[in-house]
This record gives sequence, C-alpha cells and structure tokens, in this order.
Amino acid sequence: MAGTAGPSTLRVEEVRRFPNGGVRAGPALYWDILGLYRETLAGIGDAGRVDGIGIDSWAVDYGLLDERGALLGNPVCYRDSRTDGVPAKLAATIPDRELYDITGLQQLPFNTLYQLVSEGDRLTAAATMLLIPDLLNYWLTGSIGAERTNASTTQLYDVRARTWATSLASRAGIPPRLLPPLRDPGTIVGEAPSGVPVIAVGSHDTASAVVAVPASPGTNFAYISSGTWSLAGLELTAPQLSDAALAANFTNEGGVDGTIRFLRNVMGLWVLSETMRTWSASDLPGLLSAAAGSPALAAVVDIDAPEFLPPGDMPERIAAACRATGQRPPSGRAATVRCIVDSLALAHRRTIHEAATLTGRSVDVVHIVGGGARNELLCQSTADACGVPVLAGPVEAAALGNVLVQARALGEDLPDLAAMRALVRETQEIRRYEPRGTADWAAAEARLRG
Ligand code: LRH
Repeated sequence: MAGTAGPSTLRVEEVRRFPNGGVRAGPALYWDILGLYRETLAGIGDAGRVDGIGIDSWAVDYGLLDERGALLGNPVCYRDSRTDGVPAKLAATIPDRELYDITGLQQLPFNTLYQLVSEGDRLTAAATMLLIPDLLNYWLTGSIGAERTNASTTQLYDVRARTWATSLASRAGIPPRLLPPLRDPGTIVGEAPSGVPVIAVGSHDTASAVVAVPASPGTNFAYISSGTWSLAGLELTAPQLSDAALAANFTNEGGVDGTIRFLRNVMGLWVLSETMRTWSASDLPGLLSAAAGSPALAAVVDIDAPEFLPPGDMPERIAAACRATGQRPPSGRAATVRCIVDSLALAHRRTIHEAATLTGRSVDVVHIVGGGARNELLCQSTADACGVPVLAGPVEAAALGNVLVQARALGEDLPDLAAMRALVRETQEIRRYEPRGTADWAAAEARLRG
C-alpha cells in the first residue's frame, strides 16, 4: 500500500497484491518467507518515490538467524501442529497463573513461546529470533531489533516492566540471547537500499489497525479488528491481569503509545475462507447475499473451538459441531455461510460482553475495522448480537495506522492517538448499523452448550 497522511489528508491505495498462505511441505506448514520478501521488494519498487517505509504483519511467527545473520530454516506457520501438547507440558514448569502475571497473554497454542519450545535442539544453533516484520526490516536495512507491539505477542515479554521476560525465557529453555533489543513504534530502523528511511510502526497488524479505529473522544467504545481473525476488545491504559481475566482467556497486547489492547482472539473470517477453499468457491459477495436470505440463527457453533484453528474441511467440522450440540447441520452453501456469520457474531457478543464485565466498563458502540467492515451481513449481525450500534470502517485500518505512525515519525503534527483518529474520522468512509431486536441471541448462545 502507498499512503499519504496529514495535515488534512489521509489515504492509502493498493500498489501490489499477492497471495499469502501456508505451504505444506513434508510434515510442516511453512510460510513462503522468501516469496513474501521478493514481493515486498517489488511492491516498494511499484510504489515509486516515498518518504518512508513501514512494515506490519500478523503476529507471533518468526525466523531464526545464525551468528552470521543467515536464516536458519523456513519460518513455520502458527497453524502448524508442532505446538500440540506443548502448553500443557510447559505449565508443569511455569504455572498458567504466573505466566499470565508476567506476560498478560491469552493462552493460544501458537504463542511464540510455545513455538520456540517446540524447536528443541535447533535453538542451540540460533543467535537471534526475529518476528516476521523485524525479519523483513533486517533484510531491508541490516538492522536487528524487536518492535515492541509485536514483541508483546510472544508471551516472552513482561507487560508491566515493558522488557523481555528473560528469566521466564531461561526457565522455558529459551536462551535470552535470542531476544533482540526492543524498539518503539515511531523510531527509525535504518535505511532501505534506496536510502529511504525504514520506520518501526505498530508492526503487529492489529496494533496498527487499532490506531485507525475512528473512535470519538469520550465514547465508550469496543473494537473488532475483523479479518482472518476477529480481535475483539477494549483499549486500556494498563494491563488487566485478574484471575477472572485469566479464566476468560483475555490478552493484554501492547499498542502504539503505550496503550493496552485487552481482547480475545476470536477465530474470525478464516473459517469462511477455508470453507470457500474446500468448495473451490470464489464469489464471496454472491455467497454472502445468499446467506442473508437464509434464516438467522438456524444453527450456531462455537467458532472459537480448537478444531477450527488448523486448515481443513470446515463445512464438515461445522456439521460435526452442530450434531454434537443437538442441532441440525446447515444444508447447502447459503445456510452454511449463514451459520458461520451468525456464529462469529455470537462470539463477538460474548467477547465484548466479557470485556465490559471484566473491566467494569460499559460499551456504547462497537467499531469494526479491517476487511470484515465490508461484510454487511457480519456488521449487521454483530450490531444485532451486541445490542449496540456498529460503526464499520475503515477497511484498510492496518495500512492507515501504519502510515499515520510513519507520518508522525517524519514530523507531521499528529501528537497522539486522538489526533490520528480524528483524521481517520474526517477522511474515511464509515457506515453505521443500528441493532435490530429481531432474533434471540441469548437463546442461540445457550444452544452452544448442547
Ligand atoms: C491478526 C493477528 C492476530 C494474531 C494472529 C496470529 O492478523 O496478528 O492479532 O493473534 O494474527
């Protein structure tokens, strides 16, 4: 994406798009990291003259470098099964309560901590671990470091001290030498070969996306960064590490300007994209409009159940989940898509209600940003399920948040998140969905329990 930010302008446009997905080779599911780097370079070329470059990507995944800075093996996709059983095993050494107290992170089997533990002996050859955006930054500039928002997703970062949790790493068998110096969003990483500065942004895509949530000052808002995942929760100024937050499996990820994203990973539109892959279908608008004509809440599943995490035949998994809870599985494509969207909206409702309860806050409006903001059925269903208005947009929130942080680093007058969000509000298309009281979401929630 190429973008412009400030003083009263904000826009991004796509200059290059390429597919990204796991590549299964032998027993493992990898990322094609060199292909991604090649396309990144080509995209930078396509963008023409720019004042800065900032890279954000999905969290948790990494490459290991040897002493010389050469990549040791291909980065593994977090949906790979190599961490199966690792969290339970590690809990015998580091109890969940203690781990949460230090890192504040939601237990997800693919957290970097568990992935590194599953590397075993391979770690002895490694000198450095770089998360995906840090790895691409290193290749572009030669500079090694760990941008803080993404570091906070590793479960190796002390959320209160804002440092690497080195003694925790040692206890888990991870050499602290792997953890590179931390850098803040807005600092200069180095120079690309063209001489353009490479700037650390909120390199965790969700951190960048939440920068661009167009919340008005003084409103009680929740957000959902909706794409492959739905990241649903609240913005706080300090981590919330209570027993109740641990039990509800909420995360405290670090945001731009020291904010905390108190949220849960909800399985997201991944389930729909995998369903379409199973069907070899590509007409998303057609499927969604057929789904809109299919009855609401006919069948719902717990979209957050672990069986929906790995790639595979989602329609079959959905049917099995319906049977297990005494519901008739959806029949046909329209009803299946309706079931996925309704189930996602139900998970949004549950998560936002929990976030409000756990923090003692009220939620008057839910912002949906990211690709899901384009999905009218999902936005309306989320408004209906949550019982509050949904403000949908911008779709390209992560790119906008990325560009805003770069612009500030380059001297644009965007002193804080409020100023950045005001610019998003003034310039981006945002659509409002009012809640309709036409379906019984509480009864649907009860059906999940069988
Ligand atoms: C969204 C995301 C999310 C992480 C997941 C691995 O793209 O970064 O915040 O939990 O990918």
